Amino acid sequence: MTPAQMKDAILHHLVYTLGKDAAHAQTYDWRMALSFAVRDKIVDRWFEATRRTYAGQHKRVYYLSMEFLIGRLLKDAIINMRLEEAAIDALQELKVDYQAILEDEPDAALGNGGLGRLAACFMESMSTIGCPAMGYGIRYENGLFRQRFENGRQVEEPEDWLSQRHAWEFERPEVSIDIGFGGHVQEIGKRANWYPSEMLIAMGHDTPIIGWRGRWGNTLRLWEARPMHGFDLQRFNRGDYAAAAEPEALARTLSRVLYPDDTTEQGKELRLKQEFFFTSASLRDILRRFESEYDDLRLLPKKAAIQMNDTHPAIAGPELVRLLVDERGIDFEEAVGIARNTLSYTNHTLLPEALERWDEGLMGRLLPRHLQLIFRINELHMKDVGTRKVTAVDDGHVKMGELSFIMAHRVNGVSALHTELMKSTVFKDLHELHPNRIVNETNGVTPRRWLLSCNPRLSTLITDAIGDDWVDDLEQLEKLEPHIDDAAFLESYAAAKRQNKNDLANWIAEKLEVGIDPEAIFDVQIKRIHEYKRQHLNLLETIAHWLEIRDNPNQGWVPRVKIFGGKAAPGYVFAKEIVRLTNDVAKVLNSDPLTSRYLKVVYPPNYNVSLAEKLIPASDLSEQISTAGKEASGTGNMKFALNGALTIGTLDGANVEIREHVKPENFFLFGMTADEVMERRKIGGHSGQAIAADPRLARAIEAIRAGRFSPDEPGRYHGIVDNLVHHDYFLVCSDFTDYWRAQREADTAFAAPKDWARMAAFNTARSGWFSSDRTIRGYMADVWHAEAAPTVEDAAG
Ligand code: CRA
Repeated sequence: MTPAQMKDAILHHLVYTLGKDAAHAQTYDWRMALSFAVRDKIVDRWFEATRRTYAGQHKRVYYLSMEFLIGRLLKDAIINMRLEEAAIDALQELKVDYQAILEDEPDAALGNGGLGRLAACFMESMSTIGCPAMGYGIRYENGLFRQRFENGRQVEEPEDWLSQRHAWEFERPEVSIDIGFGGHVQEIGKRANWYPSEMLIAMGHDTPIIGWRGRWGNTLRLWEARPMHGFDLQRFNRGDYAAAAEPEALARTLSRVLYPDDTTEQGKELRLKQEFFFTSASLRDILRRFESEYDDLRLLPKKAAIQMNDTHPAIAGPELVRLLVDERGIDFEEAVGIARNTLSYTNHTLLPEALERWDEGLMGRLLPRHLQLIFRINELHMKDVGTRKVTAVDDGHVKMGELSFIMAHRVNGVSALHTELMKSTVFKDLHELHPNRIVNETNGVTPRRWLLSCNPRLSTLITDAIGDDWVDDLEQLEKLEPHIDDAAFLESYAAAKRQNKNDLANWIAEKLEVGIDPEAIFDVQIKRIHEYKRQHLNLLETIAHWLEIRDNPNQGWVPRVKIFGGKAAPGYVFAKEIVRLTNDVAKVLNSDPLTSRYLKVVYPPNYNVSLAEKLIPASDLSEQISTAGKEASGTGNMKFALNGALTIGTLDGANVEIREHVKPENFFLFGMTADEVMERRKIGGHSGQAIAADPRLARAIEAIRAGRFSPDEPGRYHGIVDNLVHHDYFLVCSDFTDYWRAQREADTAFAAPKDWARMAAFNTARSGWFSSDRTIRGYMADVWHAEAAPTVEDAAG
């Protein structure tokens, strides 16, 4: 596409789709016009991919996920379609600011954190590889809440990404599926009829996901809940307007909000309803498509692979069995076999509080037929394995992890360590009964968004050195290794980082009115706020460092900017105190004339995908400091390493594999191992001992306790202090001393800029394995048994 053609396309959509005259068009109008122009190009590719999937009778992958944290889509689409030059030139002629247009797009924040973002990276990778696939989820009207700070406290506001028209989706009223809840069951022989007492409709909205070079496109289908019957005209005519709108309001609640927590089980009826709503709609859509092509349901596992992303869609097991037995007359045991061979399950966490369990009473009320089938599935499994030792129903609860395991032919963890821990802890018994079922698929990230698009300076430098094959074969980055010994290359590498840091410093100055020194180490911790992720360990080290600088302000300290980003779940009190403490610490440190040249703390509100795209390319140090054994994988850790930030981290999740790849000498390791953590916990008074042994730690805790960061309310953080001193389940105190040591090593290393640049460049060169393309190929081979389809030729751009 030439710039002139692009310009015509934009103007055409401006006038005929948006009904705007160029003279009066606002940023929004231009953004929509550009989006539609790009979308037109995508649609041709997308249709072609769909045609090929049908024609070649390829196996399809269905990715069922409660979350898809896709963020902004315009730039992704432009880059993957290779339309960037055309777009920039066309807009320049139209005198419209390209960057401003990109920034105008709201983030589609349909996820909490890693799990949702992983699903988004997977969608992009499946399209790049040409794996015929479809993502299924919920079209939340309000995504993850928007975070604001008020006197340092987190305030949540509704996110309204849909308040403007969403350029990327196609409404599919013809794909409307009725979903039932409640009611009663009537058994007739081996089958049953379920008569739900409540019905609503799931309506599909399709977003095309285009792969790199536009060679393949898959669909993300998100379900919106709608009422079965519109509004009640009789009530309306009687003047009872609220009652007339009631059915609609009730139905809409189902796809209204995303639960803002990914680490605690939500024992809420609405949550279970959401889970069933999107799972059932997706399965019925899958079966409908399958039956339009094949007439033997025993072929289902050959033609469809259904992935359950965590246990949120775990009801897929019983629902698929129900659809096969009750609606298609297949024998129960055969149905279980078909379902199991089609389904697989990814576990994303071992945190006991996050493993979903549903009360039998609630399940029986909402999904009476499913509860019957769960009992039968459980009995059948116990009969098959010849033991009653493991069970999916226990103590009046349905355990969704066990149910998923039993109903899946493959179960996977998301990093090597996590997978081993699954085998030895939560799924120990099931693993012994089914030793081949658990496999590992270490997470990955898409290099298109997380390097090519977010870090153009580094991308250009890499392409100049080794060509652009790295974009879809990230392990090509190893070819950078010989260049690392070249002084000119290293200088350019450091210069690119430095310019990214300048940009970030300018942005922070403008948005937060805090001046930061681009020469300082940019030390970044961005992720959900959680005790196990230990933002408070980082804060304690910050405070201890500050106190030490104050003791001796003239001793050439290595300047540092500590950047935090992340949201606390609204009901998670401890996490919210951490948020407030971070802001209070920032306030005191940033205004301390003795130390602020050396140490600043910045906490931009509302951390999201777009902010990550700004922060990661400008980072020097990546904080991955969770208690070993708690972070299943992490994916932020991979994005940082790829963009040349050195990790300071524990042997947790994928940190272990990152360290192996980038080599131990280019990684700041500290802390206890997962085994040592379990041993340490057995020692009574472990935190007291650690505090007594480290005067720096004692002093930092005392500063918080004495109210140095909350002089107007000295007791504000006594909860945090009490937790650290007397409980400290996550072993912050026990790991502090070693963390401090690693931080000072980082200072020393940073003071030698050439060596630092070498280490950083080595991280980039060795991060190729962490591409989600590699992860997806792993799933295709080990879990889905699916092959890539022949892709379309490159989009010419
Ligand atoms: N919270 C894990 O904690 C992992 C992602 C994606 C998480 C992360 O370590 O990188 O999943 N777990 O695999 C989760 O959501 C329900 O469990 C996460 O994002």
